[in-house]
Amino acid sequence: MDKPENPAVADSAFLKACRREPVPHTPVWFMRQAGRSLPEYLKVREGIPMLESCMRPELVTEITLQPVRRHGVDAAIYFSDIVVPLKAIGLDLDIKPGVGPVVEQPIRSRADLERLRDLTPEDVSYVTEAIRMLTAELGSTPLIGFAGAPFTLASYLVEGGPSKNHEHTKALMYGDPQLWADLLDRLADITAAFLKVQIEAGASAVQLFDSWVGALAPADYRRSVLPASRKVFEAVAPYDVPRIHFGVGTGELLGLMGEAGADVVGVDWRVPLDEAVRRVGPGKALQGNLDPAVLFSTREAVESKAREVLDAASGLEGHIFNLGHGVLPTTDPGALTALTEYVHEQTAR
Ligand code: 1CP
Repeated sequence: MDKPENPAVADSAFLKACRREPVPHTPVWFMRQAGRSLPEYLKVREGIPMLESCMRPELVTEITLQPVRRHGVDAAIYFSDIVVPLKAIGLDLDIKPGVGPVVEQPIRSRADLERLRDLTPEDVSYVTEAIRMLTAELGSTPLIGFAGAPFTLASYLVEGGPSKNHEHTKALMYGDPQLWADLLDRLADITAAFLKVQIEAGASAVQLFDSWVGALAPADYRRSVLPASRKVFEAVAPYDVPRIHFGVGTGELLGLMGEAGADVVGVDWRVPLDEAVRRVGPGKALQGNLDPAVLFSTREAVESKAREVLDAASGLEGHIFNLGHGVLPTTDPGALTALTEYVHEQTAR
């Protein structure tokens, strides 16, 4: 599918690495790079609830640009949240400060499923508007769109909020496999529609966050999750933008997450990248994987741990430097800027 593309964006180190082409330096971006670690973010967000801030295009544009300006990272990630498309189809949910997404009436029965209607571009017109504004401002820096994967979205909907053990989610998955499959299939359609809106508006890559799927064993992933995640990736395949897939604690699932249809597999800090590439197999780039907690240590320690990541990535065809999960809220932003510079300088070719 053709869309107007800025040639400087197509030639960026980030998109080259996604395509496993030679790069001028290893590209860097950080999951959750916008947000609570930045004082300029806290300032513009003051008094505006999280979900409301996601619906204001000027604010979204400013917040998305903040980490690009400050750290000189190689990609921007659209400022939003994984539950935004669910709010947009009318579910009664909120993002509670210090808690996360909370759903008033959890989805646990066949009747509850009826509340999940399809997402249309009109439901999220503020996303289209914000991405058009953003791509105009970003110049040669690519913009990553994102969505939550069906399993991780289902976990919030079924539990009613953040969960450590996902007990209601697993109870449904094992106890009523048909309802579970139908729920994930619906979420796959909503997610695919949401990613398409972002790509049509100008996102150059997309990341599907399956943050909590590491709670599953491989056989359960293959049976109960992979078909829905594959449906999402297949739906956006015709756009030919790189598709990144990431989850936490997914060392045992890396091969299957690649099989679901990703071009780039995100890896957390528990598996070194030279081992991750064996698990993922050929033909895919890797993204990761510095432990975000390392940033609380000394500069020497950060550089030595970053060096380990780069060494483990030295044999890869495509590597995008990132953390193994999101930036922790109390991270010193200066440590992120210094880390970006370090990776650029160490990998300059
Ligand atoms: O990098 C950026 O630009 C930040 C944008 C962003 C992203 C990529 C936000 C803003 N949320 C997300 C994705 C997201 N949201 C994920 C996937 C990434 C990950 O694993 O970290 C998940 C699981 C959520 C759900 C969520 N939303 C949580 C986690 C709750 C839990 O289960 O532990 C929380 C705390 C939120 C709220 C939220 N989303 C984003 C921000 C800045 C906040 C904090 C709330 C606020 O500032 O009021």
